[in-house]
Amino acid sequence: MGLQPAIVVWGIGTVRTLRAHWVLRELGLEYETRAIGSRTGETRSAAFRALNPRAKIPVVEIGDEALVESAAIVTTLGERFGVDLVPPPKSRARARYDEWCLWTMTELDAHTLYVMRRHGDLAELYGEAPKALEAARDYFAWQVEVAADEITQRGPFLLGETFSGADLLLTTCLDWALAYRVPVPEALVAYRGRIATRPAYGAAFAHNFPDLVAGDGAS
Ligand SMILES: N[C@@H](CCC(=O)N[C@@H](CS)C(=O)NCC(=O)O)C(=O)O
Repeated sequence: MGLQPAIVVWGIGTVRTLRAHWVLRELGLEYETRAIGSRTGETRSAAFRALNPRAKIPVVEIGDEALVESAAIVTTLGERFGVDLVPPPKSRARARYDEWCLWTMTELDAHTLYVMRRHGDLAELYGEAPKALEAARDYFAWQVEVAADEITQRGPFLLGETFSGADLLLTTCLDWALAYRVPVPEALVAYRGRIATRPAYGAAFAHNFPDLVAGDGAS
């Protein structure tokens, strides 16, 4: 693409960074990667914190702008460069899109999967909390049933016929849950399997998780 602004993605190796690589590939945008990893100290450098004072990956530099927060990156890029990835502002479809994105990022990513990460893999840093781990697994299980019902009744995607950024976010959380051996309803395993055949997903996954075989999501 000749006219696109220079784009640089900072970060690889987590489901959050996968979202940035995946959306750019869905949009057919070319970009460079700065392959910094989480908890390597690389997010603490002055250069990186000038882009994201929160010291978190992913960051997408686009021209002289720095986009941060993986769900916001998906929506912003989809809106600017896509056709169907994000429904138009103020539409009913956009309200549903926002609902599914925020639900995925709060109820699945932050409240359950990241709790498992903090008190499971990263317990040395954040402390052992077996009750919190168990509660997070249970909470994920019943919350995710709502998405399974939606796909079963009105699928094949969260917004019906069209794949959107909300599906991208949900799929990354399903990858994460499956990597943690959290039970995922059959309808969502099939949904994730269909979406994982998208070329943009496969290419982004391989780029983001060079040490893993596609399908073995990690956080
Ligand atoms: N809500 C943020 C979370 C970003 C986040 O927590 N990133 C982690 C890696 S998954 C990170 O950069 N941690 C700091 C570090 O590793 O130094 C998003 O979705 O972008």
